[in-house]
Amino acid sequence: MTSRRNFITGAAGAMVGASLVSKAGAAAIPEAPVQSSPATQPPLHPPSGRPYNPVVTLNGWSLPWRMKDGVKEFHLVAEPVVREIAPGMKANLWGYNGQSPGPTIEVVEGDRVRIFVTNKLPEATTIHWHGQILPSGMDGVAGLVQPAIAPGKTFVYEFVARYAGTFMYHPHSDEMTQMAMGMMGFWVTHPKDPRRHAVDRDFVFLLNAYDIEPGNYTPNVNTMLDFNLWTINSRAFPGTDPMVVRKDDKVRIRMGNLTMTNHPFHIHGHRFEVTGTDGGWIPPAARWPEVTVDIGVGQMRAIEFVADNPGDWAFHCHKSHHTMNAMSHAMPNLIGVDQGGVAKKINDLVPGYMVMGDKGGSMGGMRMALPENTLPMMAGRGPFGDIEMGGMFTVIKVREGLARGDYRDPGWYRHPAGTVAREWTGPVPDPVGAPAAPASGAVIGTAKRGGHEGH
Ligand SMILES: [Cu+2]
Repeated sequence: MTSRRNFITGAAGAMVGASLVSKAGAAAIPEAPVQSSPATQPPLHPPSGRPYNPVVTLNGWSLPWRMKDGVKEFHLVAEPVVREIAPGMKANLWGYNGQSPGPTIEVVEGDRVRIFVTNKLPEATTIHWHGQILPSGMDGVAGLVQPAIAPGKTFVYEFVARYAGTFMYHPHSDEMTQMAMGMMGFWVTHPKDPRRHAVDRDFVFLLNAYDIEPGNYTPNVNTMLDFNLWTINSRAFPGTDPMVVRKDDKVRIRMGNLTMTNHPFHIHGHRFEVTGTDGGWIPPAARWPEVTVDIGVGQMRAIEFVADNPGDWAFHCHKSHHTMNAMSHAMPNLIGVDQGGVAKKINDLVPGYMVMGDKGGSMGGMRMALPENTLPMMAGRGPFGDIEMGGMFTVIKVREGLARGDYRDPGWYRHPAGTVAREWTGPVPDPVGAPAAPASGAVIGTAKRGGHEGH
């Protein structure tokens, strides 16, 4: 045990030295590609190794590798990054190779994988390979199975990706801070036979949450529950890209939850089955139909459906506060309250003061002055007006006539004539009155009926 660990850390230390000294020496460690864009990158078709159908990381990318003596070598660099959460807001996060989350790692069942991890953070870190069945010393728990990777050091992890499936990676060292700062990434192990579990489009993303006060850039890492930015791969709507799908494609969406609460994800216009978890594939006979799947803390879910219904379909967390962006939650419910008089008085003191929410919370149409680097709470413009969403919300765009593998945004859906809800301009009959209420004092529902005594 000890000699093996010393061998690894010793070798890694030598490699860091080499990479600092000369380009020739740096050949010992693969280059670490860096991503500067928060946009969804095209799938990375494997240039070497066994063939597979690559995934598409929503607002993310997959990490290229180097094949060396039959081993897939990756290089992750843990470092501070600036992530655009949506146009108009950037956050100082920690991530890998230029972005948060880090790049998706894609390998094939049976691959031997070697991952170099360089720590450019101001504190020690490790990487835990969530869901992988691997030797204990490769599991990435600081103190328990390896020394933490000190700032400036490079460690190397090596194991065989034994099972095809859906996984993720994240630190197991000062986790609260490092995950609250955005350190995480997706991992997909593809089946050896690409015909197994085959789909036409395979999307992946992680759910994360931040506490960034309006006007600030850096998350509060001590927050336990009261997060105010709910994100898909560190993007909030309208910054989330759409998932573009060809009609009748078989679609898989894999999601992992690294927030501190559960997220019931809901699809519109389709029904899906949950086909896999981070524990493996669910046997077909054990699957059932759903339109919402709850993703618990630390869990992953893969869902599959046939996209047979063209249109623009919302796909979002069903907790309504998770489809809103940051704002104070300490707001009273003002529905039905006439604030006109108050507003006039305040306006005398504060010109431009705005009454909020006396007809409900709708604020999409308001254009309030916001602190710098702050997203509107409910945002996004659609073809019919304001969408009034934020946070964990995106759109699945199902279209006829797309090319295989074309993920470009096709614009808004053109609805066939007569298929859009519209204003009714004909006569509206009076509502039928409800039955008269029973006289006060009347006792309801105590009449004994036969057959219920045993309940
Ligand atoms: Cu949620």
